Amino acid sequence: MQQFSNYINGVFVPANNGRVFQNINPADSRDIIGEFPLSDSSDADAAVAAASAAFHSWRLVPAPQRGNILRRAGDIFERRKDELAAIMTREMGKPLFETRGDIQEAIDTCYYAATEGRRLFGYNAPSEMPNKMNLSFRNPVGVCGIITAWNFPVAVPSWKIIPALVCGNTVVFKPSDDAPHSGVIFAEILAEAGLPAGVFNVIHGNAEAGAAIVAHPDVKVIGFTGSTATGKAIAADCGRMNKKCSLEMGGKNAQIVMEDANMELALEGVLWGAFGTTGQRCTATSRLILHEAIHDDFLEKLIARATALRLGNGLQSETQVGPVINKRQLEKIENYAQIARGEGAFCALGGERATDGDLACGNFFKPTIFTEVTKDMRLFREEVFGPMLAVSKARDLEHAIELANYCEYGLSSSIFTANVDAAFQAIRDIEAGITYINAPTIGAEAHMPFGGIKGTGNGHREGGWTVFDIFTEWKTVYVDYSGRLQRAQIDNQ
Ligand code: UN1
Repeated sequence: MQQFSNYINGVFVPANNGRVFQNINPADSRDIIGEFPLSDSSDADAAVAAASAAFHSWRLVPAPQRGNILRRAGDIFERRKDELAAIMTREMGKPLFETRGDIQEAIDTCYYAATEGRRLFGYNAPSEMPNKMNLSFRNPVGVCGIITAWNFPVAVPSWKIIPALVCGNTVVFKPSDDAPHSGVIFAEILAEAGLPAGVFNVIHGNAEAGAAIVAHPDVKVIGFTGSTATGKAIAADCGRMNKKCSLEMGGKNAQIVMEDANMELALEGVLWGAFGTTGQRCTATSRLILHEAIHDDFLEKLIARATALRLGNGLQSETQVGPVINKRQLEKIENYAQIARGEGAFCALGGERATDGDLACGNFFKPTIFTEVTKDMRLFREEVFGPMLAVSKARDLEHAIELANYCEYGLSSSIFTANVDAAFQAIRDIEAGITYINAPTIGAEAHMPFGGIKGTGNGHREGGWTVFDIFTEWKTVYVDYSGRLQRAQIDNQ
């Protein structure tokens, strides 16, 4: 069996305690990908020590030079795209065309960061005193602890790691134990791109390793993507330590379809939003809110189209929907089907595991549509993270927006309409970090702010220019060249 290692101070090493865990292909439980270190706090200590030491010199490398290394990383991701896509599909299940897209998002992020190394703009403002200059600029924070989920094993870590590095920080990364191989490749690529030893470190493992990174006093900022329960626990720990943290947690994203929408487009949108990545995106469409005038007709077409989706191993080119990540998640989704039935929702499609032929060897769940879902039901409000769509009916635009907003989360949202007034009203009134007009709830681009409001996040945005607020601290500088003491707020009154 293939053995994988942690990556600390530029060297691949086993866990100090010698423990390992196995990673299994979700499409085929007979296929064991390999054994990975089950790290503990001593491994976290070693990785943080390496990152702390490397910070002293990395922060002084000019940002454009740091950007050049990240540009080369983008080039290597491009060169290894097909090979890496196959590795990712094998370990987390989504079809190859999706894992290629995942890597493309990392490539985009590398190239964006490379150019940002020549900007990282600060602000200047006039002083209220004569012969005095006021400046502000960004400084790196220090060692960043990056903890991510498995559903975007390269893209989502890249949203944090790459901007953190271009800003002059060093990183300790703990990939999900459901997608650790991608974390190893990340280390290989950054090393080949020329990143100095210790600037980027990877430790594998479960919550124990993650908690050790969060608790370490020399880790100055935590970037986390994952479950709401874990994110809140991390925030509480960081709060006690006065540590900066950026959280990207759950979603319960709604697509609204109005009576005047382009129905074919709206159908394609919801099929991709709800069942792409087997519904395992934090931006996935998990609620569909249909205007009552088109409800029945739209549903009939949607069920026909969803029935035709081809489930299978993501390595096979005809596969449209892959497995769910693990047995635990499969049971959770199954349990939600039971809850929904118990609450009185109608199972119009799926609602059970798929076990035909080879599918029996993997974690497959049929694309599922529940209709007659009302806002008091758990299926309407709680994140399932699987191929399960809850359909509700709205009387008009205001009712549709009210339903969309009736949930704890606020990540992504979408409305299909031909009415420009309705579109702008939705942009204004939907409570979410992202709103799509005539496009599904998934499909964020790397150079735009990404994140959610309400229960989804804690006020930060990854992506684009906003991510630099997570991974830098502002330094304000006053330069007084008057040659005399000028007392602000006193001598100029
Ligand atoms: C996630 O679901 O964790 O917008 C990230 C999208 C992707 C990123 C999703 N570009 O769906």
